[in-house]
Amino acid sequence: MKSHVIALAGGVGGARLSYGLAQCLSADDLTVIVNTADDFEHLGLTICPDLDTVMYTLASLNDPVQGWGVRGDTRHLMQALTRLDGEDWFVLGDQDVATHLLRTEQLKGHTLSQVTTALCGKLGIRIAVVPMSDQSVRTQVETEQGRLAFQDYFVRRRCEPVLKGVTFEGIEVARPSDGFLGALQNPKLAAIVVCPSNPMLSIEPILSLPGVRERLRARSVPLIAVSPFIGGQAVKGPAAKMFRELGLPVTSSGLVDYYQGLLDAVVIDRADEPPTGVKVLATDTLMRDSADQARLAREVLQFAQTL
Ligand code: FO1
Repeated sequence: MKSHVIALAGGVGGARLSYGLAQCLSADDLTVIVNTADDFEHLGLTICPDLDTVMYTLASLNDPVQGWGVRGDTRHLMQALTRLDGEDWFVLGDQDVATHLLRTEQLKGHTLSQVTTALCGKLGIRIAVVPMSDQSVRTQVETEQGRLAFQDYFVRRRCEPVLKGVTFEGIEVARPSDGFLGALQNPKLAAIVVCPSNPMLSIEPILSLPGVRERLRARSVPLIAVSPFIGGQAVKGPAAKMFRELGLPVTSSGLVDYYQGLLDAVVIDRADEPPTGVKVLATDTLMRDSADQARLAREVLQFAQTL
């Protein structure tokens, strides 16, 4: 029986639905492909925010309020950095730094996929968490204030500069990771779920890797997106602002159009107008807690079986 599910994920929304999917599926039956285009080098460390958010969430270590970072983490390192007039605009919690230190060290002799598998193993995560690529891809944001590196735009400038476009440096020469390609070729593959992550920042880099869109178009399993929008707003983050600044409607129809015919189906919130041209499941898409995450994941999986 076909039972394997691929989830395409970015940060908080992707991590939350992935946690729910992990509650519904056996560990062998879920691969989470994670955006790495938000990654950057900072204070000598390689930081992979979306991988970390997915890992911490799956390990139930995540900070539930801010979404990223480790629950209950302290900030002694940041206080010391501020005292020394170091760069303190990107908050690195004390426990979180251990992840960045180990990853940076291990990347000297291993791929990001290998390092991620090792970190997940230490955190007791049994499902496959796979970086979209082992090569460096870095999002650059074109704004009315010029071209900005992603975390400069997102964290330092709080997404305030008006957006003109997004590009992914290195994407042409990057390859989907072996784990990603292997999951797409898994004979047990039953469905591909696009998590409610930022379509432009988190999902677009995964789809833009050479050959990925072609492989997805040639798939024989349903591809379902869970909308990150509810009532004209993004549940978290700047997706709605970004869509508006590029003149795109912040609706489920806008989301379906954004994915350019790739989707078979979309899961939208009951508050929203259903789009045309794809199958639709309307439900409560807000994930307030782990019970919501498991409930939404179960509904998505049951919906996938009807497609
Ligand atoms: N997001 C913030 O808004 N401010 C921060 O200071 C910040 C620090 C941070 C540290 C580690 C990490 O893994 C993530 C962190 N994030 C922070 C989140 C992250 O930069 C973004 O949410 C993602 O890149 C977007 O998905």
